[in-house]
Amino acid sequence: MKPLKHLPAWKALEQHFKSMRSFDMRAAFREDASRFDQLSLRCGNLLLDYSKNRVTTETIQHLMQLARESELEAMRNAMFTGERINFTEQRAVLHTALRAPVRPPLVVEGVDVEHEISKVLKRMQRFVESVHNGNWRGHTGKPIRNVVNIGIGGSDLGPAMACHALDHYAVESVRVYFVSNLDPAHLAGTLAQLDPETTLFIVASKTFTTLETLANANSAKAWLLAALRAPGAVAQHFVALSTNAQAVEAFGIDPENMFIFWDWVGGRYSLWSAIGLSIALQIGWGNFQALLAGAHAMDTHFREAPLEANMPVILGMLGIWYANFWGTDTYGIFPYDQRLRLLVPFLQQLDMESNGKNVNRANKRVNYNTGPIVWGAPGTNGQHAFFELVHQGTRLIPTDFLMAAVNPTPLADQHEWLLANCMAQTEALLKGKSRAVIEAELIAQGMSREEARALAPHKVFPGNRPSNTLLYQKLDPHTLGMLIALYEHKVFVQGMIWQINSFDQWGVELGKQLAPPIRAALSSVRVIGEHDGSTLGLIADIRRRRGLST
Ligand code: G6Q
Repeated sequence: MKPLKHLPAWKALEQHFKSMRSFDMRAAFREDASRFDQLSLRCGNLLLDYSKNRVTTETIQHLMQLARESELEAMRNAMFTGERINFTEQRAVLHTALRAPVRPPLVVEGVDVEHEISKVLKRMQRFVESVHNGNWRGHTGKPIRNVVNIGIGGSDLGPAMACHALDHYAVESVRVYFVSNLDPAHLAGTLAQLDPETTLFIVASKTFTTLETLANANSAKAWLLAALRAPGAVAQHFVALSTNAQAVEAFGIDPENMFIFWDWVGGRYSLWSAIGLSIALQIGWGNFQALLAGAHAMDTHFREAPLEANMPVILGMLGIWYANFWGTDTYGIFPYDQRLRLLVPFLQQLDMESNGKNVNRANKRVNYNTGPIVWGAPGTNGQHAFFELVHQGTRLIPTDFLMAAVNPTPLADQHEWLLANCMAQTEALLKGKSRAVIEAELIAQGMSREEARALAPHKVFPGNRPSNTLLYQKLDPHTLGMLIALYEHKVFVQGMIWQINSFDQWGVELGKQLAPPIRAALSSVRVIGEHDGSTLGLIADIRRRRGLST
């Protein structure tokens, strides 16, 4: 593998960047009436407008050449065909197989993938339908009305995001809640609203060893048993989603009530697996199928469309252009769609846990920036908060704006304003507002020339700031599936260019190892273990507050 910076396309991009430093998008739009047509593309009902970027068609050609020289196409095929591209854990990466309606025969690590997936999907369907039609009952014979998904990270963020996004597809009979935080307030606040007789807990944990999830599951079990006073009640009120049958059984959940998935499904890519059970319970089996089908449509596009017309490739390579040539550190995501309010936390995990790496496939430290800091919030709220920095701050921030052409609520007028605001922001970022125009406006409003000259610089919008716009018809399960898969593949593209492993997450381990001795030090007779001065100071302060020796 040739180091990234030695690739001819990288060098060509460095040269090209020099000529692009003073590129002005406003002039480019003026000079080329076809810019939008050339720099936008469609996939199903999704439109990606990437014309408001500091790129020309030549930039795109260079970026695609970089993708080719990075062997992106071969890596993509390796993922889809089950090669062990997660090379630090020796695992295949096959979340795409979970959403394929027809799966080619594939045996991975001795498992007949097609057969196993179909088997679990059928069990999930039967279970979801039996909860919805009232056949599955709680211990006292009442039907299930509330479902609590207990999980964290990948076993929480994806399902929670999808359930919020598709709230308008929710079945009437069941309400789904999510509990993730170790902070007891999260579980206690949720349980306070629920009736144990009609509540089902889903314990979602790939490893079934995660501290937060097991703590919450144990507390939920205690709450249920205290109310129903029958140890056997666990069978009707707890199901598990996991790869670890032994630990599930040890916890007291009947393996009959366990839905499995496999090592080759990464946590942050797991909403398509049994981890999606809460989604199916919320929106019904047919809609869950539509979500999978949407993701599969994007998979097909990603596999088959030429690089130049490939949405995840274009989005990914634009991110490379900004992060590695323009030196941007962050990346803002602004869904003008309140239902997508959990998309940003979901994408933060997807992107930052996947590409927040500094060692490449040759086991060497990389000498370029990898994954960006992902942040954002739904519009229009963000406009009244942090958009100031996006418009007038000193940093260049690439952004994605998302909006639905149609909104399912009857409040059409409000939706019209929402769309107008979304486009007004990207237009303002592009066009900016010059000092001369502002001065003239102030003088016309009655200000003296001197006053106008003093105030105008503060009101200048530099403009020429980039944005992508993703426009979709409406937020339905199929479209949401497409959107999530689009970002998954975008993150994949970038990971391959940066030559890193997007599918492990060793970075989350160290804190887990350090927590037990710190916990012990908080209440033991004397402080044990080696800690730094700051941690010792904090432990001592907590101990003092508890009247313990320090
Ligand atoms: C995701 C990560 C991480 C994981 C959680 C929960 O890719 O691996 O967020 O999902 O730590 O893990 P369990 O599902 O094993 O409880």
